[in-house]
Amino acid sequence: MIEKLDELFKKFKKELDTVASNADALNLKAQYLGKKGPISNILRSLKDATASERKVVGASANELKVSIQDLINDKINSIEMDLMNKKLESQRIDISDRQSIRANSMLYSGGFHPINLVQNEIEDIFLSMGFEVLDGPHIEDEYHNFEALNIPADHPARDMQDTFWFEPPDPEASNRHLLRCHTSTIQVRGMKDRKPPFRFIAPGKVFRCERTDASHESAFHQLEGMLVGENISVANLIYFMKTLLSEIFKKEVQVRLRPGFFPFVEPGFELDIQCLICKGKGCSVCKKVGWVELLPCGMVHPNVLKAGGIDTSKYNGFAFGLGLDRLVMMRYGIDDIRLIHSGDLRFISQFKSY
Ligand code: FA5
Repeated sequence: MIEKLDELFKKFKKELDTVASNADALNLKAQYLGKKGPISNILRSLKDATASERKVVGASANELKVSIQDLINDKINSIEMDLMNKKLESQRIDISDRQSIRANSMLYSGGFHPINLVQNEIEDIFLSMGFEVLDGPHIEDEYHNFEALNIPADHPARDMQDTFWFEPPDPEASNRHLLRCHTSTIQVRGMKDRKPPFRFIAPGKVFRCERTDASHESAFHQLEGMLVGENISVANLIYFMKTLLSEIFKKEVQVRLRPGFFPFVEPGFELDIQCLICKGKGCSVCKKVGWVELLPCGMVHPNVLKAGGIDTSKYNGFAFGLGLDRLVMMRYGIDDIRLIHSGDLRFISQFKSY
C-alpha cells in the first residue's frame, strides 16, 4: 500500500509539471483528493487490513493528501505570480518619456476649463485695446447690485433677476446683502476708483435663483465691460462688440441688435447671435427661435455715472454684460450649459491642455 502511495505521488508530481493554469491545477487537485480519487480508494480498501497496517497506511495517506494540497497551492501561487509579472512588464512605463506616459494614460496633464480658456482669450483681446481687467466680490450689497445701477428699492427691474438674498442680521437694516446677480456691480466699484477716461472689463461668476435648462444655470459667468470718456457713441460700442466677436469666433457669425431695457443704460440693446448649435433652425439652446441672447449693452445711464462720481456734463460711456457660458457654448458647439458646470472630466478633458 505504501508503495502504491509513493507511485501515486510520483505520478501526481509528473502531472503537476504539465499544469499551466489555475483551472488545470484545481482539476488535478479534484482528481487526486476527490471522494472518488485514488487516495480515497486506498483509504477505503483499508477496512479489511490489520489495525497496525491501517495506522501506518492511514498516516501516510493523510501526509500525501497534505503534500498534494501544498504543492497545488504553490503551483497556483506561481501561476498568479507569472501572470502579474507579465502584466507589469506589458504596462512598463518609461517615466522619462512623455509619449509613453500619455499613451499609457497613467498621468493626466492639467488643462484649462473652457470658461477660463475663452475668458483668457477675451482678456487678451481687451488688454490689447487698452482695457484693465477688474475683479469684484461675489457677496454684494443692494447698493452695488441695484441702487447705484439706477434700480431703486421699489423698481420693477429688481424682479428681472431672481436674487439670492442673505438674511439680514437686523430685519430693519437697509443695504441688505445678496449674491451678485450680474457683474454690473463692478461698474460701480470700477468708476469709484478711477478718473475718466478709463476702460475696463470684469469677468466673474454670478448667481440667480433660476430653474436650469439647456441655456440657463443658477451660477454662471458674465463678463462686464465699461468704457467712459468724452463723446463716446453707439458707433464706438458697436465697434468693440464686433471686434470681440470676430476675434473669438474667427469666422463670420450672424448677429442682430435690438432694443433692450436695462435701467442702467439708455439707450439699451440686446445683441443676439444666430444659434450656432442649430445654425438658426431652432433647438433647445435657443428655445426654437434660432437666436441666443448673448451680449446686452448700451450707453451708460447718467444716473449711474453720477453714482460713480463722474461729471456727466463732460463724460459719457458704454457698458456691456456678456453671457460667457453661452459664448463658450456657441464657440465649441456645446448643446447644454449644464455640461459646462458638471465637473465631468470626460467633458472637460476635450479642451486644450497646457
Ligand atoms: C444683465 O445681467 C446685465 N447686467 C447686462 C448688461 C450690462 C446690460 C451692461 C447692459 C449694460 P442679462 O440678465 O440679460 O443682463 O444677462 C446678461 C447675459 O447673461 C445674457 O444675455 C445671457 O447671455 C447670460 N445669462 C443670463 N441669465 C443666464 C442664465 N441663467 N444662465 C446662463 N447665462 C445667462
